[in-house]
Amino acid sequence: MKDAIRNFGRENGADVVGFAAIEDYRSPRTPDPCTLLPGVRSMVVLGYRELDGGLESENERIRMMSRLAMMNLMTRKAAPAMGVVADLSLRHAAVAAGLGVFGRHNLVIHPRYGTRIIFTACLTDLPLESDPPVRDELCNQCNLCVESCPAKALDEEGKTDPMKCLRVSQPNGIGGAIAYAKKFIGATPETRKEQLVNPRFLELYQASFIGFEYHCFKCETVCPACR
Ligand code: B12
Repeated sequence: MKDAIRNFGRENGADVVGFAAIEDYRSPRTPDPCTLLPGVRSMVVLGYRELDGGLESENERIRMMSRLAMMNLMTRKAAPAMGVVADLSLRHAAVAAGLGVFGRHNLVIHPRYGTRIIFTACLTDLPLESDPPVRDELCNQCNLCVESCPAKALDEEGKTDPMKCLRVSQPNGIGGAIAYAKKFIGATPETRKEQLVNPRFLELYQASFIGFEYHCFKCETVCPACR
């Protein structure tokens, strides 16, 4: 059964496929998976290697579109329920499914693809056993991720500061839109007119139909693990 699912995942664009019995998924801050799918017994976690050329491009639109293309490959996405905590933590799912270990940057490092991998997962009532966990310590604590983070979001070990990260990684997200709207509310009619033709407004307008736009990939790209 596992082989059939693994092959199906790979045929549909995943680079790696792992399995976790539901009792091995240990994510203290996210809900019990039974509240997501009654009778759930295991999860299939799919990993998609990111494109080096896209990630390393100097052009931020190329970096962003490269990620969006990867996300289109993924048939299911687990989205945050509210705020910055998801219904299902894909990092904890990937670790439970033997696809990697947490690094100093709080991202999951895969033994072959390093940090340049993103995940999705499928919950199922099939009684699948977990794949063997990765036992190697893949993070060498070089601290490059911490030092290179333009938002200083990784200074506290074991915790990403979401607000600091968001300002840099998703400047056109809801925070950016609210800040722009606040300026608009208090502005004079002349300034309002200027704000409507300002390139910043165009960026926010475009982002509103593209969806999640990622602008920073520093902690992924500087990580030397498994490269
Ligand atoms: C919301 C979200 C964010 C938010 C907030 C993140 C947060 N609070 O952790 C923001 C916008 C800041 C963010 C940023 C990024 N994200 Co994000 N994000 C998510 C999302 C949707 C939910 C995460 C979540 O619920 N976290 C909250 C709870 C569950 O986390 P937690 O239990 O508190 O665990 C935290 C710590 O305790 C620590 N931790 C927990 N256990 C352990 C164990 C050890 C040993 C260590 C060291 C640390 C550690 O790690 C977490 C970091 O705060 C997931 C997708 C998903 N559904 O899982 C993607 C996801 C985590 N993001 C991802 C990525 C790639 C990024 C970015 C690089 C942005 C980008 N360009 O894509 C940055 C990286 C920031 C970083 N270094 O942590 C990938 C990670 C892939 C990987 N290889 O690990 C995911 C899995 C998306 C995906 N589809 O693959 N993200």
